Amino acid sequence: MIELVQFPWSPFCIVQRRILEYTGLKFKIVNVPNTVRSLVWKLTRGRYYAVPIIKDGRTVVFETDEDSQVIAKYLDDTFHLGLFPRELEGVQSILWRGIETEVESHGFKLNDIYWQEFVPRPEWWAFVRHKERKFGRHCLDQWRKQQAQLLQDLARSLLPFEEMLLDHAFLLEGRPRFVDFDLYGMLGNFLYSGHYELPAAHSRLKDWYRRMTRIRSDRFQ
Ligand SMILES: N[C@@H](CCC(=O)N[C@@H](CS)C(=O)NCC(=O)O)C(=O)O
Repeated sequence: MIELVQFPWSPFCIVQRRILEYTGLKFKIVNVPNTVRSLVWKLTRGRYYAVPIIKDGRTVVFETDEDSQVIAKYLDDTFHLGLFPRELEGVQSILWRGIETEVESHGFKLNDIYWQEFVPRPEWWAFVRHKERKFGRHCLDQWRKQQAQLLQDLARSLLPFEEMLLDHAFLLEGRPRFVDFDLYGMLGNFLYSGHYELPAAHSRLKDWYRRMTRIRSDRFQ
């Protein structure tokens, strides 16, 4: 059985978790602490420390660079999910770069504002240290102060995706492709704390999000 090594609020882990759920097959979730990556390091034989990774029997799959999508392509090949059709290759690559930079950068800050509610207390110091080393001293407090602006920025970054849903049920067509799962993961991270809803003005996106939460691949076979 495939194992997904993750932590629950990670945007990139939510992408792969939803793809695995979409297959309708059983898989195992192995949660690691956000601040401890020894299992990832061990499984990848010292080649990777980020999450997600997946383990499929003796095969361990992980990303090779920021835009590689190795895991999603592995799952797509293994389960014939049709997430990366040839004719959409370039379009999807452009889109996922936007999704994983602009949408993600607003969404994770908004979720991190509530970090004390979901990071276990023994990990607080390491979580704050990790964030501050990457984003500067008191970044979490700054994001709290910028919350209203970040919400506006997020809503603005989502407008093109709302527009993409004008004529079909998923972003590119009448069935979900990789970018649907990618956006779903970024938004799943934004919504994780339970303090937010998707912007009211983006009603198509709200319906799409509900659809994406339940959709299974057997509908498209
Ligand atoms: N492009 C990678 C990004 C993975 C990533 O950035 N994961 C974060 C967690 S959301 C991570 O583990 N970062 C390294 C760290 O926290 O030390 C993917 O799609 O999986």
